[in-house]
Amino acid sequence: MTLERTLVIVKPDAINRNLAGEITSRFERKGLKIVAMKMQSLQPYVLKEHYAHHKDKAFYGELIRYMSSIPCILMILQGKEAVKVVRKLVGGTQGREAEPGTIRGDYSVSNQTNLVHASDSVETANTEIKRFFSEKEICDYQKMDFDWVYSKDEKYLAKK
Ligand code: 3AN
Repeated sequence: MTLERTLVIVKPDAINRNLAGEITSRFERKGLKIVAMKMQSLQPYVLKEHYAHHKDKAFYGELIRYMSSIPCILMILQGKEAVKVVRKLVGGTQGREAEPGTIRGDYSVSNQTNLVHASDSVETANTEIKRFFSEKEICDYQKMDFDWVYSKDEKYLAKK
């Protein structure tokens, strides 16, 4: 069975609004496995690299300021097609338009303070995980629910 890993950042607005537990709980209840987690103040130089694809946008400066205003909670989630599964749970970028039932759809009314960052592809996830975590911060452990969150076929047949 091929498992993916993806990076999630619970952003300063989520911390300030006491939504960190609710957000983490949604990922857990879905069946994703937390393999790393920490609270950290993100320095502007790291954020500038992380959001480099937005450097020409008008909101770039404010994005860096807001993301470095208070600490974030960073985690790595693991599961089958974890990148896609997590993006779906998070919802679209614009909070006011995000689908109800998603994290942003339920809790954000903003284009910017939209609570969560989640990697948008497997390739990006690999880069972002390396950006924010060292290898020794990632935990390799067996979790009791594994036999129940995936079927036998999904676990033992390649590419299922
Ligand atoms: P996503 O986080 O959904 O992958 P991106 O990568 O387009 O979206 O944007 C990164 C972050 O930049 C968003 N999470 C949001 O905080 C901010 N952002 C995106 N679009 C806007 C916008 N139009 N105005 C202000 N901030 C924005």
